[in-house]
Amino acid sequence: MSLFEHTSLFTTGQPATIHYDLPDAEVTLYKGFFHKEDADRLYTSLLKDTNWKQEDITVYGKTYPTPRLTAWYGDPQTAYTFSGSKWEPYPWNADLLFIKEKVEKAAGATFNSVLLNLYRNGADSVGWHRDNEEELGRNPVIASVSFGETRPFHIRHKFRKELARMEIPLTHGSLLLMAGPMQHYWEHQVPKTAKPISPRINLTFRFVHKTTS
Ligand SMILES: O=C(O)CCC(=O)C(=O)O
Repeated sequence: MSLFEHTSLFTTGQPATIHYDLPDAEVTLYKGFFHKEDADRLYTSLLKDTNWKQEDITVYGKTYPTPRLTAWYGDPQTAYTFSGSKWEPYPWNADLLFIKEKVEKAAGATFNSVLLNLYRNGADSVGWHRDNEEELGRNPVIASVSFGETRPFHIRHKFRKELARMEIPLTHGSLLLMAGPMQHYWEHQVPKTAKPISPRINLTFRFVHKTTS
């Protein structure tokens, strides 16, 4: 069964690994990082088995429902603060540990938690932000895995407005590694679209330094 178009070296003739040459950032995209069979299986089971919730987000003192569903998983006692909310993690499950092990090898880093986002349709999105929370430390390595509908990942330099904004298509089964000082200098977003599209799942693996007692 073919759920989503799957981009790899073998289907496009394009390089499967792209290193983006950007100031103040180390960004590498691995297309088809997961084989199509694994990507299809993980998409289906994560969609069904994740503890998805629509959390509230507070922006400039006003509270809104987040325009996507989220879930936070990780080692015991890793808690994550995002937009004024503190999330306690659910324990790892077999799918998440399978993905984590593969991305840790590629990243040469270890992760103790993962934020999952479910973009149900084109009205779901995430606005411009940096993953620069204090508990992620200086120059965090963030491994971003995508399953399902391809959505464009926009990045822009926060301080050097003369640099062009970039769009990276995050395809089914891809891995995007973000490292170096990127989270201090570059913002990212996944914009809304009016197109009728299928759901997309994104997982960002992180290492949270500060733990709760
Ligand atoms: O869905 C994505 O690709 C981005 C998710 C994101 O920005 C985040 O989790 O901080």
